[in-house]
Amino acid sequence: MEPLKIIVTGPVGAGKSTLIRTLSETEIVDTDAAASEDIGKAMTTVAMDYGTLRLGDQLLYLFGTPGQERFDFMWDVLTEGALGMLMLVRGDRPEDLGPARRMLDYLLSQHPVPHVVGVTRQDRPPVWGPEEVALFLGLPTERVVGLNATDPKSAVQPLVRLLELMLAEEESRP
Ligand SMILES: Nc1nc2c(ncn2[C@@H]2O[C@H](COP(=O)(O)OP(=O)(O)OP(=O)(O)O)[C@@H](O)[C@H]2O)c(=O)[nH]1
Ligand SMILES: [Mg+2]
Repeated sequence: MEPLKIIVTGPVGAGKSTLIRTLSETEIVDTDAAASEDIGKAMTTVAMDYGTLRLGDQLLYLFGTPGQERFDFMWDVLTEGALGMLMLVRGDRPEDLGPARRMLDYLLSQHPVPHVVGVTRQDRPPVWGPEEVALFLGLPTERVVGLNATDPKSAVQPLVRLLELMLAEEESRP
Protein backbone atom coordinates (compact mmCIF):
# COMPACT_ATOMS: atom_id res chain seq x y z
CA MET A 1 0.00 0.00 0.00
CA GLU A 2 1.20 3.49 -0.89
CA PRO A 3 2.04 5.73 2.10
CA LEU A 4 -0.56 8.46 2.70
CA LYS A 5 0.53 12.05 3.20
CA ILE A 6 -1.48 13.73 5.96
CA ILE A 7 -1.22 17.42 6.78
CA VAL A 8 -1.52 18.45 10.46
CA THR A 9 -2.44 22.12 10.65
CA GLY A 10 -4.15 24.69 12.90
CA PRO A 11 -3.51 27.87 14.91
CA VAL A 12 -0.48 28.61 17.11
CA GLY A 13 -0.06 26.27 20.06
CA ALA A 14 -2.86 23.91 19.03
CA GLY A 15 -0.60 20.88 19.59
CA LYS A 16 0.54 20.04 16.05
CA SER A 17 4.20 19.43 16.88
CA THR A 18 3.23 17.64 20.10
CA LEU A 19 0.89 15.22 18.29
CA ILE A 20 3.55 14.31 15.73
CA ARG A 21 6.18 13.92 18.48
CA THR A 22 3.79 11.73 20.50
CA LEU A 23 2.85 9.45 17.61
CA SER A 24 5.82 9.15 15.29
CA GLU A 25 7.46 5.71 15.14
CA THR A 26 10.51 7.13 13.40
CA GLU A 27 12.72 9.97 14.54
CA ILE A 28 10.85 13.21 13.94
CA VAL A 29 12.05 16.28 12.10
CA ASP A 30 11.02 19.47 13.84
CA THR A 31 11.90 23.09 13.25
CA ASP A 32 10.94 24.72 16.53
CA ALA A 33 12.75 28.00 17.11
CA ALA A 34 12.46 30.81 19.65
CA ALA A 35 9.20 32.67 18.96
CA SER A 36 9.84 36.21 17.68
CA GLU A 37 6.49 37.50 18.97
CA ASP A 38 4.63 37.02 22.23
CA ILE A 39 2.53 33.97 21.42
CA GLY A 40 2.30 32.68 24.98
CA LYS A 41 5.11 30.14 24.63
CA ALA A 42 8.84 30.17 24.02
CA MET A 43 9.16 27.97 20.94
CA THR A 44 7.22 27.76 17.69
CA THR A 45 7.41 25.78 14.45
CA VAL A 46 9.00 27.92 11.73
CA ALA A 47 8.94 25.52 8.77
CA MET A 48 7.53 22.04 9.33
CA ASP A 49 7.28 18.91 11.43
CA TYR A 50 7.59 15.45 9.98
CA GLY A 51 6.96 12.00 11.41
CA THR A 52 5.59 8.62 10.37
CA LEU A 53 2.97 6.30 11.82
CA ARG A 54 1.62 2.91 10.81
CA LEU A 55 -2.12 2.34 11.32
CA GLY A 56 -2.94 -1.28 10.50
CA ASP A 57 -1.21 -1.85 7.18
CA GLN A 58 -1.38 1.80 6.18
CA LEU A 59 1.75 3.94 6.54
CA LEU A 60 1.06 7.63 7.21
CA TYR A 61 3.50 10.46 6.53
CA LEU A 62 2.58 13.23 8.97
CA PHE A 63 3.50 16.78 7.94
CA GLY A 64 2.91 19.54 10.50
CA THR A 65 2.60 23.20 9.52
CA PRO A 66 3.69 26.30 11.44
CA GLY A 67 0.79 28.00 13.26
CA GLN A 68 1.93 31.62 13.05
CA GLU A 69 0.40 33.53 10.14
CA ARG A 70 3.76 35.05 9.26
CA PHE A 71 4.69 31.58 7.98
CA ASP A 72 1.41 31.06 6.12
CA PHE A 73 3.22 30.65 2.79
CA MET A 74 4.33 27.27 4.17
CA TRP A 75 0.74 26.05 4.63
CA ASP A 76 0.17 25.70 0.88
CA VAL A 77 3.62 24.30 0.19
CA LEU A 78 3.23 21.58 2.81
CA THR A 79 -0.38 20.76 1.91
CA GLU A 80 0.56 20.07 -1.72
CA GLY A 81 -0.04 16.37 -2.40
CA ALA A 82 -1.68 15.68 0.98
CA LEU A 83 -4.56 13.18 0.80
CA GLY A 84 -6.07 14.09 4.16
CA MET A 85 -6.06 16.99 6.61
CA LEU A 86 -6.14 17.09 10.40
CA MET A 87 -6.79 20.56 11.80
CA LEU A 88 -6.09 20.96 15.51
CA VAL A 89 -7.62 23.64 17.75
CA ARG A 90 -7.22 24.19 21.48
CA GLY A 91 -10.34 23.31 23.44
CA ASP A 92 -9.47 25.98 26.01
CA ARG A 93 -9.20 28.81 23.45
CA PRO A 94 -12.60 29.28 21.77
CA GLU A 95 -11.25 32.60 20.42
CA ASP A 96 -9.00 30.53 18.11
CA LEU A 97 -12.01 28.95 16.39
CA GLY A 98 -12.76 31.90 14.07
CA PRO A 99 -9.19 31.94 12.69
CA ALA A 100 -9.23 28.11 12.52
CA ARG A 101 -12.44 28.21 10.44
CA ARG A 102 -10.85 30.70 8.01
CA MET A 103 -7.66 28.61 7.79
CA LEU A 104 -9.70 25.46 7.11
CA ASP A 105 -11.85 27.19 4.45
CA TYR A 106 -8.78 28.58 2.72
CA LEU A 107 -6.83 25.29 2.73
CA LEU A 108 -9.84 23.26 1.58
CA SER A 109 -10.48 25.74 -1.25
CA GLN A 110 -6.93 25.08 -2.47
CA HIS A 111 -6.78 21.37 -1.55
CA PRO A 112 -10.23 19.76 -1.27
CA VAL A 113 -9.31 16.65 0.74
CA PRO A 114 -11.02 14.64 3.50
CA HIS A 115 -10.56 16.42 6.82
CA VAL A 116 -11.07 16.05 10.55
CA VAL A 117 -10.84 18.68 13.31
CA GLY A 118 -9.12 17.61 16.54
CA VAL A 119 -9.90 19.52 19.75
CA THR A 120 -6.81 19.31 21.99
CA ARG A 121 -6.36 19.66 25.77
CA GLN A 122 -9.34 17.47 26.65
CA ASP A 123 -7.18 16.38 29.63
CA ARG A 124 -7.32 19.98 30.96
CA PRO A 125 -10.94 20.80 31.76
CA PRO A 126 -12.81 23.08 31.49
CA VAL A 127 -12.51 22.99 27.70
CA TRP A 128 -14.86 23.01 24.76
CA GLY A 129 -15.69 19.44 23.74
CA PRO A 130 -15.90 18.15 20.18
CA GLU A 131 -19.72 18.58 20.00
CA GLU A 132 -19.51 22.31 20.82
CA VAL A 133 -16.68 22.82 18.35
CA ALA A 134 -18.57 20.93 15.60
CA LEU A 135 -21.54 23.23 16.17
CA PHE A 136 -19.39 26.36 16.08
CA LEU A 137 -17.56 25.31 12.91
CA GLY A 138 -20.71 23.97 11.22
CA LEU A 139 -19.16 20.52 10.74
CA PRO A 140 -20.85 17.12 11.14
CA THR A 141 -20.02 15.68 14.58
CA GLU A 142 -18.20 12.68 13.08
CA ARG A 143 -15.61 15.10 11.68
CA VAL A 144 -14.63 16.51 15.10
CA VAL A 145 -12.69 14.46 17.67
CA GLY A 146 -11.48 15.46 21.15
CA LEU A 147 -7.95 14.47 22.17
CA ASN A 148 -4.96 14.91 24.43
CA ALA A 149 -2.00 15.40 22.07
CA THR A 150 0.47 14.25 24.73
CA ASP A 151 -1.10 10.78 25.10
CA PRO A 152 -0.46 8.26 22.31
CA LYS A 153 -3.77 6.35 22.77
CA SER A 154 -5.73 9.59 22.58
CA ALA A 155 -3.65 11.44 19.96
CA VAL A 156 -4.15 8.64 17.44
CA GLN A 157 -7.97 8.90 17.56
CA PRO A 158 -8.45 11.78 15.08
CA LEU A 159 -6.14 10.01 12.61
CA VAL A 160 -8.12 6.78 12.93
CA ARG A 161 -11.29 8.79 12.21
CA LEU A 162 -9.65 10.56 9.27
CA LEU A 163 -8.53 7.27 7.75
CA GLU A 164 -12.07 5.84 8.14
CA LEU A 165 -13.52 8.90 6.38
CA MET A 166 -10.90 8.68 3.61
CA LEU A 167 -11.70 5.00 3.01
CA ALA A 168 -15.46 5.67 3.06
CA GLU A 169 -15.08 8.51 0.53
CA GLU A 170 -12.93 6.30 -1.68
CA GLU A 171 -15.55 3.51 -1.64
CA SER A 172 -18.42 5.88 -2.41
CA ARG A 173 -16.63 7.19 -5.52
CA PRO A 174 -18.10 5.84 -8.77
N1 LIG B 1 -2.02 18.95 28.45
C1 LIG B 1 -1.95 19.09 27.14
N2 LIG B 1 -0.98 19.87 26.61
C2 LIG B 1 -0.94 20.02 25.27
C3 LIG B 1 -1.85 19.37 24.41
N3 LIG B 1 -1.55 19.71 23.13
C4 LIG B 1 -0.47 20.53 23.19
N4 LIG B 1 -0.09 20.72 24.49
C5 LIG B 1 1.02 21.57 24.96
O1 LIG B 1 0.87 22.83 24.35
C6 LIG B 1 2.15 23.40 24.06
C7 LIG B 1 2.21 23.82 22.60
O2 LIG B 1 2.16 22.69 21.77
P1 LIG B 1 2.88 22.60 20.34
O3 LIG B 1 2.80 21.19 19.93
O4 LIG B 1 4.19 23.29 20.35
O5 LIG B 1 1.87 23.46 19.46
P2 LIG B 1 1.97 23.75 17.89
O6 LIG B 1 0.58 23.64 17.37
O7 LIG B 1 3.00 22.92 17.24
O8 LIG B 1 2.41 25.30 17.91
P3 LIG B 1 3.10 26.19 16.75
O9 LIG B 1 4.13 25.39 16.06
O10 LIG B 1 3.68 27.37 17.51
O11 LIG B 1 1.98 26.65 15.87
C8 LIG B 1 3.18 22.35 24.46
O12 LIG B 1 3.66 22.70 25.71
C9 LIG B 1 2.37 21.06 24.54
O13 LIG B 1 2.89 20.16 25.47
C10 LIG B 1 -2.89 18.55 24.99
O14 LIG B 1 -3.76 17.96 24.33
N5 LIG B 1 -2.87 18.45 26.37
MG1 LIG C 1 4.57 23.45 16.10
